[in-house]
Amino acid sequence: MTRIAGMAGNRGRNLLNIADRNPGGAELAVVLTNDADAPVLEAAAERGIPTEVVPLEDDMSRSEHEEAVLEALSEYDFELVCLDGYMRILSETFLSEAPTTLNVHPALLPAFPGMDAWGDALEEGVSVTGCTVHVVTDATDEDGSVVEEDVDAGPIVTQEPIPVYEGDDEETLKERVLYEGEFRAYPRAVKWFADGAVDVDLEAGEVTVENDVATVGD
Ligand code: 3YE
Repeated sequence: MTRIAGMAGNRGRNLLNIADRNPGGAELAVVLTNDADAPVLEAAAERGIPTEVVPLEDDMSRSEHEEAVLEALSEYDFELVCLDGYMRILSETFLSEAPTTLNVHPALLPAFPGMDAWGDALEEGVSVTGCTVHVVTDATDEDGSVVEEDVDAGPIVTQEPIPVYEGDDEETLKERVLYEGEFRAYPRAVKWFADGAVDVDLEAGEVTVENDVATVGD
């Protein structure tokens, strides 16, 4: 059985959806946030999922914070990390110690990386956007500064297209991308990992999914 460490920023709706659906039998071992007020904490606790809060203290470096996150997670067994609205760029400090770490981004990468994927899609006037589940790869340089073009740039596991309708605003688009896109794509990616159907080759920057599994829908 695949156990997941979920890292969320706010409501963690993707993590809760995964917890409720157990794709491929996968289970949430723990939900971690940096924010003691994040609503996901109560929702996870209601489901009997342990929670951890690792605040970002003022004087903490990126590495120090990541060490604290690793320390909090060290009490749990997990084979996969799933980010869901986790608003931190991760460095090698975390990524070299953690198992494969996934993130879901609300656009069809490489289109519209960054913080406002919905607004960017609306501004560009595209008729289709979507979401992408990708492997999180290092996006910092040696002195810990963020390398913007390396964020949201890891190898792609799966994507889901979502139409943009006339009259959409960021809110309506965000909800459609979440409920119709992310709610399908993220559990699907987790199921493929749980099934042992995914091979991640970070050196080659590639994710390979067994064909017969990859073609099965939700
Ligand atoms: N880390 C790496 N690669 C990725 N994290 C996420 C995706 C992803 C990743 O592809 N290595 C906004 C976060 C961006 C930001 O700039 N955060 C600042 C701090 C802001 C704060 O704490 O107030 C920072 O320095 O981390 C997940 C999505 C990250 C979104």
